[in-house]
Amino acid sequence: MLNKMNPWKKDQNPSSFRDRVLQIKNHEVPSYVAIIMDGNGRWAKKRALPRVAGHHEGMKVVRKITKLANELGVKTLTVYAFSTENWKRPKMEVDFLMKLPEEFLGTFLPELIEENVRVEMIGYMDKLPEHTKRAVGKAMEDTKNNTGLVLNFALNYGSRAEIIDGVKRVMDDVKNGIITENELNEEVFSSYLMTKDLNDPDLLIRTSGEIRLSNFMLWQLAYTEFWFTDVLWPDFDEEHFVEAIEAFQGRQRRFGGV
Ligand code: V07
Repeated sequence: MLNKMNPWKKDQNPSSFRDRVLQIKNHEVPSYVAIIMDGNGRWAKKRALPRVAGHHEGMKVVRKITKLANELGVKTLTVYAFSTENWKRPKMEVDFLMKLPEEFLGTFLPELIEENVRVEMIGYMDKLPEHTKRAVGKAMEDTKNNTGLVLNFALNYGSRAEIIDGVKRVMDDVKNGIITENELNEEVFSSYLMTKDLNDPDLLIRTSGEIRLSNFMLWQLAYTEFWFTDVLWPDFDEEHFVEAIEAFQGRQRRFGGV
């Protein structure tokens, strides 16, 4: 326990973390990891700081984990940054959150480009403030030819709304003779979702001790391995991520078979 609180731990004992990274790379690395980054407000409250201080700290963790995921050979990382329900929060908090994409990209986009990361997003982009759309749109444009990790931000995303919109578009296409009812199957329906260009996540991580999905990728997570931790997102570090991947590698996936 004492060790966990010692910020010099990694430098005193550089081999153990690096060894675990090498071990991981010798086994099957989840190609797609999704994260529900919860606990930012609680992290701030514990320190008598405003909630937004937790969000800001959490933003830096996204950068840190992206770098490690890319290094481990993860191909896609989706992070739940803002849900369709989050608009109910106080206006000042929402305004702050909507500036985080710009701050994140203003600070980290050059490094992401350097690391060959491609920035993508899922969610209802049209409802975002103009300044947020501009920043995210530019990052997507600037990284569209990158071939490394896909860093996918779920921003103003909600899974039930996504599914209903998908159903409506299927009905439209049936009405217009583009597909027939018999042609609709799971694979075809997946192509009507915002995640049509992505596979399904292999591993879902949720921080801060809440054991629920909160309207995140309900369809896509059908066969995903779940890993929950009590660690608050701003405290989540490289060792926690390695721990989650190690847990994944210790599991036997069956996809409903035997
Ligand atoms: C947000 C920080 C992480 C913890 C969870 C909530 C707060 C990064 C972004 C972001 C989004 C799009 C993009 C680049 C960066 C972000 C929001 C909140 C709304 F293209 N972190 N982060 N967006 N938090």
